[in-house]
Order: sequence, then C-alpha cells, then structure tokens
Amino acid sequence: MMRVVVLLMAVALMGGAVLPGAAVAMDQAGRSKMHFDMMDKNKDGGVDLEEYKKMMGPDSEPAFNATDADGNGVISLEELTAYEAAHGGHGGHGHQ
Ligand SMILES: [Ca+2]
Ligand SMILES: [Ca+2]
Repeated sequence: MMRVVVLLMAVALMGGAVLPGAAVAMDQAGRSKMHFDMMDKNKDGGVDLEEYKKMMGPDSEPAFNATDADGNGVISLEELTAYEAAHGGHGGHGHQ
C-alpha cells in the first residue's frame, strides 16, 4: 500500500514540477481532502458533528466549532482546508 502511495506522490511531484506553486497548494488541499473524505462517512459533501466525533473522539466538539467557520453545523471541504492550513496542515488536533 505504501509503495503505491509513494509512487502516486512521485507522479504528483513530477506533474508539480511544471507548476511548482500549484504543487504546494495541492499538497495541503490534497491532505485536507483526504481527511474530509475519511470523516464524511455518508458522502453528502459535509461533515456534521456526529461524523466529526466518530473520527476525532467524543470531546472534539470545540474543535468542530472552531473548524466550522460559518457556524452552520456542517464542515465543508473549504472550511476543513482553511482550518488545517491555518494549523500547519498536519492534522495534529484530536488524536485517537
Ligand atoms: Ca456527511
Ligand atoms: Ca460550515
């Protein structure tokens, strides 16, 4: 599995060599997209508090509220990307 991921990343980096700036943006956006897809269990395009807690634990509501920038109770991919970008993008909040 890891070998495939590394291979895909190498391909992405090679593609990024044409557009270096885009490659950096892709990296953060790609990781946030991955996190988002993991959390959005029902694939309706938003992460609600229930889905968020399943991934991040029962005490994660403050982090959910911090990520839900417009406060509508659903985290969008844009909100997650912005949150992770603002926090170094390593997804360091809410360990299992
Ligand atoms: Ca959902
Ligand atoms: Ca929202």
